[in-house]
Amino acid sequence: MVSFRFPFSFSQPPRATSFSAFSISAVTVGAAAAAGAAIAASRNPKHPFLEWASSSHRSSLLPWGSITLADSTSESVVEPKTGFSFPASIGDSRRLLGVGLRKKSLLGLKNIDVYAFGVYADCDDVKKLVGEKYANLPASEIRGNKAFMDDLMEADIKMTIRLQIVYGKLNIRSVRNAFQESVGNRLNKFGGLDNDQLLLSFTSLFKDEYKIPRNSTIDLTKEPGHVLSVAIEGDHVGSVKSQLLCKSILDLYIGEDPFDKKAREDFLDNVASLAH
Ligand code: DAO
Ligand code: DAO
Repeated sequence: MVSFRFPFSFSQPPRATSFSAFSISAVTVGAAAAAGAAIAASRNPKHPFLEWASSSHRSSLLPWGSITLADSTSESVVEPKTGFSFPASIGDSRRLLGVGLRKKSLLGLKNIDVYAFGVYADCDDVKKLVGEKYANLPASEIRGNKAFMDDLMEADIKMTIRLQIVYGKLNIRSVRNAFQESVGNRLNKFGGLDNDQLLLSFTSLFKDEYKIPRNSTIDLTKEPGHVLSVAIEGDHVGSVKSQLLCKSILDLYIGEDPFDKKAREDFLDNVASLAH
């Protein structure tokens, strides 16, 4: 059975379930997921996770607690510096593998917390990649293996970076500028210098009239076929098909010089345990 380790805090659903965040008994993943889903579904048949995610609930600090696929239907993970909480899974099989914080320095004077983020990857896609290319590599060597990490960012693996806005004064112009700097830098690193059109095809999705106040959720999802799609508060705002753009965005979070080193470390631990 797969066990993810999260060195950060969990928030518990408001009503206790039979699952404990510390240790979950060894049951088969399918049965446990079904049991979790059944409990959730009985509370809100339409959106089992949303109900828990949106209700005010008690958070508990569980350093190095472990979460398993079994309880991933009902758990969320709290980014410790901001208190923002992320569901342990989204969609059918995308699991949360790390959470972190994107900061930005303003004129070198002060650092602002811009958004908290969660990195999700499709377990089945990751396992398929491992089976096809890394089956002989022991878990200890897969963690942080350069070729494996490059493959993770380049292969056709469904991933989502969920952003939750912390900074309450973001406007679209500053998002576009920051994006041109951070993503532009990665496009140049991986793709050479002539990326203006690609950058523009993405930034032109950000319309001036969009509002992204504190607490807004933005999902950057890599769909099959290297399509990067953006949703604000669950509403799709546009997509761009580009393997280079997908890789450049992922590199900001799980590449060698990430926004939050801790988030990357957690991602590496969890992806390695997922792989084996
Ligand atoms: O108010 O001038 C200002 C500072 C804004 C900093 C913006 C950083 C934006 C980072 C990208 C956010 C993506 C949602
Ligand atoms: O933090 O520098 C960064 C990269 C941010 C990437 C996300 C930008 C997508 C924001 C879409 C906002 C649409 C209004």
